[in-house]
Amino acid sequence: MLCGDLPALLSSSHGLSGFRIIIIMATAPLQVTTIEELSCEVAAWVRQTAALTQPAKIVWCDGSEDEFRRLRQHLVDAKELIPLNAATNPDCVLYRSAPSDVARVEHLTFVCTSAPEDAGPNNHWMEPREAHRKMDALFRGCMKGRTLYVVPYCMGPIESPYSRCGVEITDSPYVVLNMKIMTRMGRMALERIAQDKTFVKGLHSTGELDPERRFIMHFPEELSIKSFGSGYGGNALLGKKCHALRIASWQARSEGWLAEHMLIVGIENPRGEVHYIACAFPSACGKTNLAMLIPPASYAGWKVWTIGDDIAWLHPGPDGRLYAINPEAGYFGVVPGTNPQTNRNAYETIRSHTIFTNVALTADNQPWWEGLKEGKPVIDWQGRPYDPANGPAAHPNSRFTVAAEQNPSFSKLADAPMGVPISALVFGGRRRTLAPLVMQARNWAHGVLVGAGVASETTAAATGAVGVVRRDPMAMKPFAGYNFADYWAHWLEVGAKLNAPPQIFHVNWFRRDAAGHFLWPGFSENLRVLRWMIERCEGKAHAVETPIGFMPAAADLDTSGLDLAPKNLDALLSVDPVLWHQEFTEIGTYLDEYGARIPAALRQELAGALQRVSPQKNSG
Ligand code: SAT
Ligand code: MN
Repeated sequence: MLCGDLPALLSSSHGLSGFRIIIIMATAPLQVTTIEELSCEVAAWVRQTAALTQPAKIVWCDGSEDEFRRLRQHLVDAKELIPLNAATNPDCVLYRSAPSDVARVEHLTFVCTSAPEDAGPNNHWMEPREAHRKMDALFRGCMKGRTLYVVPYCMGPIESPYSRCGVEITDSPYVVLNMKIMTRMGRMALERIAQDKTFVKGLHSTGELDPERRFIMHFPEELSIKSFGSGYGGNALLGKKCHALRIASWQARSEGWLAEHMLIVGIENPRGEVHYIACAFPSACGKTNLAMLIPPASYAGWKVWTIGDDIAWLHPGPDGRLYAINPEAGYFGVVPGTNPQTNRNAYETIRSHTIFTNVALTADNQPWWEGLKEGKPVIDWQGRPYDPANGPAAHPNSRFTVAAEQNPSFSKLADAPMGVPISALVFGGRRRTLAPLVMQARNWAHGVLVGAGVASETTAAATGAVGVVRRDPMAMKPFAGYNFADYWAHWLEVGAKLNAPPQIFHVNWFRRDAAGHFLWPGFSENLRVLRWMIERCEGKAHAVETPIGFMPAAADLDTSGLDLAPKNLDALLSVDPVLWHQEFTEIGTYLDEYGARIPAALRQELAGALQRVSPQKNSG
């Protein structure tokens, strides 16, 4: 295919390298060979962006291993990456971000829709033209003396009909390296874009890393993203939260599917039967750990298969079940706490070929973080001699970036074009009190209320206070690209299309006693809870009906061999109607923020939930 605007492209007067001259023969078919020639739409956008940002050089990324190694070496030579101990951590590097740029910035993240109501009270909103003006002023000339990298990527298996492509233009080589690990990046993605004729445009510059000149803007109506002033994770790797959640959730709504902040994991029982479940927990609440869970010693014959650790795209399948793909190809996981006891798979996964961000170093250049049993930190995450008076050695939101294939529990079906069928959806958060270890929603609509009512303590994954309980519906508070009221309506509609919808559950691994100790051991032992859920899905496990949903009686949960005091198990499975009445009342007040757009069915579910825990009902 000949680009419509090829002559304009050829006569481009920016003096930029990267556009190769093509000899156009009048009759012979054009031989398109270079990556720049694959999509005229992308080429035109690159040209336009280069005119605005004025880079010294343009590099189109082909996604090859060779390109990755060259770029990584270039950053090592420039002292922007530190190679780690080659004997203990082969092919691993450390990156230190600016100390003021260590997490997502929700207060600087905007959804720019024509009508503010479409973004909803759950998002910061800016009028699109104003947002473009503001961002373009920041981008003008920002790449002078820098290289502009063109990063075509595909979210999802390259041949899946459910996958969606994008192109990130960035001046951060660190972002390029991360995108290579986290997505299917390079030439194959561009070939798919040329076929699809559509892609999400993501423009990113680290700018001066000035927190006062930092914005992450989303334009779902135009399928575009502009991010300036941060080089960190979800602010800068635009395929991840910006595209695969905020923009994708918008697209999913109009196309009849769901883009969710969920891990996807397969649980295989000793009979070889595998159930796939998708779980939505807020950032830094153990999604990666659950996705890579190692069965406890007493669970011989059980296996766990990881499909994804952060994002799920869920589609109703032709058989009336819900199918999930993981749009990502790698993990950008929280490092602190990772050790052979908590998550041996993650620990093994990140021993080689890993980019560490903001961890500490030992005397012999091994990465170190809090929770690691061996080694001692000598240099902290900011590159200073380690001094406990300065706080933790590794930043609490320090991260690893690693290819999913390195995970010992990586599922072959992670690349399945049609995804895996989902038996259960699980919501959860970090709650010291109130929420029991596990409960099952009465049906899909009740499950939507359970998801909408999720609340969790904030973590270091976003800037701001840590440990404050806030509403985080479906763990999507920072990531839904449109009005939550419409989002819940969409959830209800998707459920109505399924003949065999997944069962919906809520879990809380983080319940504490009055002294602040965790009541449940968590990690591997969570399989005991997943087992009950799966056996509920199979119609086998027993449950009691409580005012908030179905729950296991103490005897229904396998706690054999666990050092768990009966009173702790009782506390984990207790439901206090008075506290729940208060909780549902607060959920009602929260839903009121969304006004008349709240679907009537959700209001009805809430009314039912309130009534089931009402004092009259419980005294009667
Ligand atoms: O920074 S990221 O958004 O990529 C990680 C997270 O907060 O979940
Ligand atoms: Mn996440």
